[in-house]
Amino acid sequence: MEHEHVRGVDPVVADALEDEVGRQRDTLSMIASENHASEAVLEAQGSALTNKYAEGYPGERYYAGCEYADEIESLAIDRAKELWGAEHINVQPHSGTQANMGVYFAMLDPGDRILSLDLSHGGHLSHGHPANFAGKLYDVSHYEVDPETGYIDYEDLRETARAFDPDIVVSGYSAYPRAVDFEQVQEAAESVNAYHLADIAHITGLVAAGVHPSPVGIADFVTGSTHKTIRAGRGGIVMSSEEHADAIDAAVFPGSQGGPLMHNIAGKAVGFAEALEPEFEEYAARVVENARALGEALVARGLSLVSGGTDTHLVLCDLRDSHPETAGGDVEGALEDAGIVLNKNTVPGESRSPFNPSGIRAGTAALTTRGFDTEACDEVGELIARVVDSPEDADVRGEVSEAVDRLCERHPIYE
Ligand code: DSN
Repeated sequence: MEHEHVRGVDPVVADALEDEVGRQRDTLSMIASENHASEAVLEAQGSALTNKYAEGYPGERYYAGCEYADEIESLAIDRAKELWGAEHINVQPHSGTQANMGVYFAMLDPGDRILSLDLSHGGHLSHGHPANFAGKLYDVSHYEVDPETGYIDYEDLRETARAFDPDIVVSGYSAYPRAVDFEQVQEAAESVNAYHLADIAHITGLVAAGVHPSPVGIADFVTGSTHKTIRAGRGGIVMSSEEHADAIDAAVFPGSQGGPLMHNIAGKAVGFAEALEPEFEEYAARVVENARALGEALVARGLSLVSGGTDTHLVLCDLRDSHPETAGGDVEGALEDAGIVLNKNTVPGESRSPFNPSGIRAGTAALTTRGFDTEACDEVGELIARVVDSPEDADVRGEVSEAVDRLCERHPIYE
């Protein structure tokens, strides 16, 4: 991947950009929220639409010169409707968090109540963490996963909803490996006359491909990000029924954003076109098979997974049983040194600091994009387990790094 124009102006940035491509090419990207977008998506995101202001929506802009912006945004919307089947889709949110902000701003007043999964149990900052705008603006309470099984305890969710009387119940998670039962969350929300927001940021691609149940038609609002399992341009989306379309659109622009990032919307349109191809369903199914293979490999080598396994693209490993003296941050660093890039993560019932918690989270979306199969993911599981067993052993890290090099060579990306 060349950056010749950048190099002519700024060789330092050009070197860093090329080094980043090299880093992605030569290491295993296993941060569960990441993927490798196609060169077509990257080209669209790097296009001249970077220059265009297009406040408003297709056909109703506040600026002139928006005919191509209109064409591209309309395509992104139509393709998104085909992928997820929602009546109304807004493709302008700059991120998944901005998408959630759009729903909150449309339906809630400051001080209203949000019920969501606790962050350390797999939730997300924008579901009401005190450090996030959602935690500052709204009154937030949390439900949790069952400490024994690691699965969401829907009975507890119903009881917490009855006690807290929320205005909105949030489902959809950042570090929850199991399939979500959106019907049960909807039932809990309806029982207290609350809205239901399903944030499918992580699993947008799995839902579009039909390998995870869809909340569309069940939840009142569905938000997502567009660069994770769906592998399109970077950003967010909000889906709703026609009934809430105007409120959502007004809450995204002008309610919480100014000019849309039209270059990212072009990347969304291109990525959505790719996801509409039949191969995408096979890709998404392989992502889940690979995550299962990875999880089984880790368990076979003595590690514990929250909920014992996965139905999605991610596994969450709780180190407390198998390696009580080892923290997730230390493992993250040792693995990065060996060429495996994943993230430390809090686990349900966390007792350590979030800066060096008790778990690690790993996803298979990016590995699957570069062609990994279950056998390769089994090998990756073995490599991870070796480093977890001996994070301070430089010889082990060296051997693992050589194995990672071989895997990367067999599965090229961005050639
Ligand atoms: N930061 C993302 C994640 O890793 O889950 C979500 O926004």
